[in-house]
Amino acid sequence: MNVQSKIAPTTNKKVLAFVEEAKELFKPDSVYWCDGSKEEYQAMLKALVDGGTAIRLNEDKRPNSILVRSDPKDVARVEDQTYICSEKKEDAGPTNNWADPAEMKETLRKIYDGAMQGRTMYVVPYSMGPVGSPIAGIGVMVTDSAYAVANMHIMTRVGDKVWKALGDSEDFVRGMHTVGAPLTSQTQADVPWPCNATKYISHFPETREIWSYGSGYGGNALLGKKCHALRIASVKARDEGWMAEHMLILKLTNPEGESKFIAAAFPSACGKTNLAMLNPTIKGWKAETIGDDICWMKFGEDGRLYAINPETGFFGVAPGTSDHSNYNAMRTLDANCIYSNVALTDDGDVWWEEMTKEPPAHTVDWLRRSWTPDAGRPAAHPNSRFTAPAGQCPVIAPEWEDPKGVPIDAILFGGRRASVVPLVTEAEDWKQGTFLGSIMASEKTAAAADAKGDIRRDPMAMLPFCGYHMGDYFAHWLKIGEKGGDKMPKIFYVNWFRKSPEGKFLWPGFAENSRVLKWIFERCDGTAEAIDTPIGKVPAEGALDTDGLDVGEADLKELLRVDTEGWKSEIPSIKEHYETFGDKLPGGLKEELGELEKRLA
Ligand code: TSX
Ligand code: MN
Repeated sequence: MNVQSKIAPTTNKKVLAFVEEAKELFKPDSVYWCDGSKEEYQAMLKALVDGGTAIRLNEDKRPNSILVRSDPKDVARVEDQTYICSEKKEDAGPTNNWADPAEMKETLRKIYDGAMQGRTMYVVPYSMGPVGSPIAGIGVMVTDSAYAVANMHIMTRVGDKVWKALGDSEDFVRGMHTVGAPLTSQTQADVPWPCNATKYISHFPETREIWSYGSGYGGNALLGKKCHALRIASVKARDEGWMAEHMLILKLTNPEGESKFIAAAFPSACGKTNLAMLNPTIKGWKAETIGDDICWMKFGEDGRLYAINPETGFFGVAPGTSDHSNYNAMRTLDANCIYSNVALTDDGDVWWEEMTKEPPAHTVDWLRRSWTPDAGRPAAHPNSRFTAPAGQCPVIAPEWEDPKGVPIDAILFGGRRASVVPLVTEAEDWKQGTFLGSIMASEKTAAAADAKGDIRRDPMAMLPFCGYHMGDYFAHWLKIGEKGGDKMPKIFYVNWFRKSPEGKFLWPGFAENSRVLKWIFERCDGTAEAIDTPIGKVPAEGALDTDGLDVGEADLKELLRVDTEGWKSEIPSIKEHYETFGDKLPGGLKEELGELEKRLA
């Protein structure tokens, strides 16, 4: 990299001390303070291309876009090596790896020592959320990865404006990231994707620090996303009385021009990004995107919850994304994107499984090998990604960068369930909604899912992303609900994946989910009919708009049926799940479980 060290663009003493500490530890050849400019982004792309990490895609097909192939051993988040280093082990809880903060720092200081020799240390000031928004938060990240810097440019707001917003404040998250591959001699050639077999993704929630080592990929390296905006932010949110959630945000507008804002949490492989960008099939209704992954909510002066998308890009799973599953994502990907571990076509474009009805006759796969459709292996890695600027989404909502956020009307929880869970259920109140979120579950693998597939519970889709004890997290949800009272969003549980006994999906899903969103919208207004069931309210007969929908009466009935026996037989699994959290499980949730049991009996 041929960029010059620059003079520090901030006088913030904490920042200067942090960068100095990082410099002494990592011993980089040079330090570069990122300014967030377009020129800087282009310089990062050039460095990646010149260094053999990336190739430029065909300028006519994918303008200003690159393809990066990672080391095959560095392709996903490493949950085994992800740590919450709180002073007390109890504060990390039973579902996080815990390490003593002092011991973890000692371990990491040893491998951090000299880890950036021969490399540039980039200092990246970024804001999660509109710069200066009362809901936003600032981070300062040091990294030796130009790939990480380029991705941070797309995913967050990087630049000198962040130093201005930060001023002398100490309220910023400190992130240290190295790929752990120093170039120790002048003659040592770099590899296309430097990384280390040893990996640590360590969080110090009490001091708002992230120390990441050994990986250059995704959530391991783009510290603004899961590390900051979820793990650290969830702790900050608990301390300060707000919410940092793993949710998409969408705006739904009815034919009369009235809008509502919906946040939704799903575990992986449920099509969260697809829902965030859906094109409704029902006449006159419009859906627009605010965000596809993370949602920060704070109380406004009117007592309602206001949400921002802290990100500025989509870091989405490529395979499965197509004009059918997500037309708006495909258009977002037309230009100015970073592709990671997808296949390269012979005409210099990208391809991944299911992108087109017919696969290309030949590609170079993500492992740089020649690939044909009969290869018997995928051309793109299953966790291959696009990094795309959110502003390019054709249905991005005009409010998506509003610093005051958008008022949330409804929160959706969902999972992939072949049986038991109806298409949509409305919780009676916030407390029951929190209960439904706390037991949400998905079948273990999409491919192996059958009518009674093994399920994995992933409360609020936060299990891998909560920076503290999940029992305390549930308590925080209940506390926020008490604070917000009747101004809180309504909570719904949805399931697009219910199957017939023959294993056929009963619901067409995708754009047709707009019919469910319409019912939810009208429930918020109090205009749609619902009937009470032991698990909550479901649409009354005729309340779900099925105009022009090709689903039979019997299938519709089955989709909305509350399977009392199925729910009863699930109670032991819920109890077992709840035992995980020991005496940190709030009494309020035990009450909900008890009441559900009574209603089912
Ligand atoms: O993303 C999905 N959504 C949400 C869309 C807004 N997927 C893709 C899988 C998750 C990554 C879905 N798959 C959805 C869905 O609502 N539903 C299904 C299941 C399904 C798959 C294929 C069909 C129908 C349902 N095919 C036909 O009906 C022809
Ligand atoms: Mn996510």
